Amino acid sequence: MTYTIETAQGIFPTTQVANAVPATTQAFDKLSVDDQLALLWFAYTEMGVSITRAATGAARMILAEGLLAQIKQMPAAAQTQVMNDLANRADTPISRSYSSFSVNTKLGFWYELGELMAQGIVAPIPPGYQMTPEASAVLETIKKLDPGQQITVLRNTVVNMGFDPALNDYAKPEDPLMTPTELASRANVKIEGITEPTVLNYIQNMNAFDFEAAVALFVENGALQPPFQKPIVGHEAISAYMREECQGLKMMPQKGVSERIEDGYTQHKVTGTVETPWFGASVGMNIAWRFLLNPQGKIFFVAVDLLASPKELLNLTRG
Ligand code: 45D
Repeated sequence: MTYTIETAQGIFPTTQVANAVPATTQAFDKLSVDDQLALLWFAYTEMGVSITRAATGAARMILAEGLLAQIKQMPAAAQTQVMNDLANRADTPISRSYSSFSVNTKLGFWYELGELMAQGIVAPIPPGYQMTPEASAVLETIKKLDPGQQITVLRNTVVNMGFDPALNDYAKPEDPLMTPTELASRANVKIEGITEPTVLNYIQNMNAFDFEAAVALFVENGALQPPFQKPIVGHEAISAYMREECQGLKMMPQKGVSERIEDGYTQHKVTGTVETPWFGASVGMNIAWRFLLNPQGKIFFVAVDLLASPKELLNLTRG
């Protein structure tokens, strides 16, 4: 058989993913804009995990600083209007600028705005604001999710704001690149149950932020499928994606299973945790990598799944 991206998506079919994340994101999307902003405020301030300030990175914040300075000077009602426009995806100059930011700049922008709201420099959520029962129900759902799922929901809401969230074509100003860790200082990767060098090298390169080397492990038209997203196909697109989304991630694979399948292809499932620079060691996301390698040991496809529960870390059945 020849593999297609579609057939590859079906490897290790018993993997249980965190469907609560897209479901909650959809429920959030249906709320009024006032409810959305209030809910995010309560979720963010009551969640009990805090953002690492260093993660906002001065260099990538230059674009956001301009908008923040502009917002600081506005009267309170206009500040509230800006936030409403962002959540409403209204066509305004500020919403358009926001759309052109990288994911990390969007997160940094809201982080700063949250601080300014807490300090009373930017209009807060009106004290005593009563959310509708629908919004309260979504907030309760979020509070019950595990921390990795909570921060994924928060991130989705921020990514979906602005005039044109679909402007995600990576033809935007790029985040400054981190310098890859020197070869000599890269720790050897060990994963219980895995000896396949491509899988071990993938993790090692990603943890060293050596995206060029990581992408070189894929076949030219290979694909990477992030959680709840469509596959990203081809070296160029995968590189651009990694530069935007993978800087500062810490991948900690724990166990895996490998199997030879048809025509010399092999499939490998690895489970473990990933930390984002925003939350560091305080939030470990439970994830699985599902790799399909061609007979030459190149990555034809890899899916990254956010797992339904920590119990799924032990699910290494081949299905
Ligand atoms: O509206 O191997 C206020 C891939 C109120 C690549 C607010 C990967 C009003 C390949 C509170 C101010 C990337 C797929 C808002 C692996 C308001 C690969 C502010 C996986 C919005 C392993 C809200 C990587 C704020 C993974 C400040 C799984 C919200 C990475 C901030 C996951 C939210 C990373 C933040 C995640 C969320 C990061 C900072 C989920 C960050 C989440």
